[in-house]
Amino acid sequence: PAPRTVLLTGAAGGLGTLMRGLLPDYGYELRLLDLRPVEGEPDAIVADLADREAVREAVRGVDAVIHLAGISLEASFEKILAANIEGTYHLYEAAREEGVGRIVFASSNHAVGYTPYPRGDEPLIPVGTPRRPDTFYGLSKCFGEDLAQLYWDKHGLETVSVRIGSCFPEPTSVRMLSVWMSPADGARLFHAALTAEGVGHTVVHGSSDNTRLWWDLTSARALGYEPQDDSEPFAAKLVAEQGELDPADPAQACLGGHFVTDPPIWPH
Ligand code: NAI
Ligand code: 15L
Repeated sequence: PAPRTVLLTGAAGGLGTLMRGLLPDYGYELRLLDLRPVEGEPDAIVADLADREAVREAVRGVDAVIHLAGISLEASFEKILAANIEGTYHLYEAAREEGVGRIVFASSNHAVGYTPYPRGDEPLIPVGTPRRPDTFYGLSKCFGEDLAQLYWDKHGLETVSVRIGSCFPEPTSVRMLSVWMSPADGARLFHAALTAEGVGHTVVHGSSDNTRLWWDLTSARALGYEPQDDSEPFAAKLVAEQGELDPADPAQACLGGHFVTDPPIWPH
């Protein structure tokens, strides 16, 4: 049967807030969790993914999880380790122990951020492109995808890993024109990821059907995802302000944009 009750982790964040607004229209009953209180949601669970007992309690009785919680940008390895690596492990262990059948994991384009984007007629980036994390953050998303594969192979716990491009109300850079996922398409993709049958562990690219698309949406469409949006109406203004991307500039040459050239963040 299609999942009905869904735990949404990271519910106070940007994407969590967008999805809290959109997913109930698909008939889901959302249980919310975040480190921070969720505005206007007094019943939301306020817990750290480090708290294994709280995470186990949070997954108890739900049909599926959309796992958005974690650090969403580059940070020190120690912080990424706690929130994204250990935190995601705690969530998977809790789901296994409580018999939850499926997780939708918010992976990121930064798992493959060093991949050059296609020039001219080059083919779109396939979902099987080698991992090329551009940050400790991207590395934690590689870990999450591998954890998902392990829990499918070993425990039969299904995951759709969505390598999200940029999901914001509007694209705000020329790069984003290629990787933008409109919030409405995001909800469509999460719904498809929750309801498609027999996903095992499937990796998909998460974006709208942008005119300037860099990556292949075949595995996402195979879930039943039919994107309806395209960033192109935002292009003229952004290109006028910022110019076209310059592939000779290392910060503009790869899928991950400036993440590939930003210096690492060390502990302090
Ligand atoms: P965000 O930073 O706005 O939200 C993340 C939320 O996770 C925050 O509310 C934070 O309090 C919570 N959180 C952090 N550490 C936690 C912990 N230890 N325990 C419990 N909650 C914790 O990020 P955003 O943009 O909403 O992204 C959501 C997810 O999607 C993240 O995993 C991010 O890596 C991923 N993603 C988002 C993209 C986007 O375009 N928004 C692109 C690619 C991936
Ligand atoms: C991400 O993974 C981040 O979580 C998000 O804040 C954006 O930076 C996005 O990638 C992007 O690449 O635009």
